[in-house]
Amino acid sequence: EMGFKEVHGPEIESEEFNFDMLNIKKSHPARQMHDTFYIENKKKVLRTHTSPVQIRSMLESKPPFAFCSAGKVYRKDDDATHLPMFHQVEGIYVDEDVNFSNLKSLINKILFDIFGETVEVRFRPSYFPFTEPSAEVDILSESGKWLEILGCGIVNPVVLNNCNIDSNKYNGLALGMGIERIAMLKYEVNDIREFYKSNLDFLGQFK
Ligand code: 2NL
Repeated sequence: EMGFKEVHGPEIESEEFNFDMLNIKKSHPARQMHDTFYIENKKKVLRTHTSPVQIRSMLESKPPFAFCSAGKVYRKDDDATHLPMFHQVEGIYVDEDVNFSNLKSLINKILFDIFGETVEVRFRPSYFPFTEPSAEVDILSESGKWLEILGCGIVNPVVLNNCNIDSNKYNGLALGMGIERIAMLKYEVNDIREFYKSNLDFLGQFK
């Protein structure tokens, strides 16, 4: 609806596209064996986010562009709020004069569409290697608690330069969210594993 082009990419990735191009340093904890699934004698990884899909798309395009990617991602996690495989959706928009107000209005629109226009939204400063500045976004739940719903920021100029985009001329905004997490908040599900148990009593509640 807002002109983001849907893009796709492989689930088996190189460390270069999954980490290096995104300014995630060799020493970053996300790279460790207990957080990332390494395969093929450590030469490849199961992508830990859909960002490498955005990187591949940026390398093939000249700005202005807006991409959206959605798909399976993999991390060595397994408890009531984390799964070793979950789904992420990400958006990135690169143009001249893109700024944080554009990012805020885009995210407000997305969250109003999902949760209704009365939802309370809060931006909190955060850190990601691939965005600067970065923020996490919370929504106010019925019970009065702020719940984290997505991460976002202004694309780090280092990442634009890695993709052969002139960071003196262009800026970008980006956001990423876990789809199961959104569904948990929207439908008040407190164990993410319910989505994959094939329990018809649970699944039957969804239209
Ligand atoms: C989260 C946060 C985020 C991005 C994803 C991104 C992609 C490129 C460049 C810069 Cl190629 N940023 N994506 C940015 C901020 C946050 O995801 O918590 N996801 C589940």
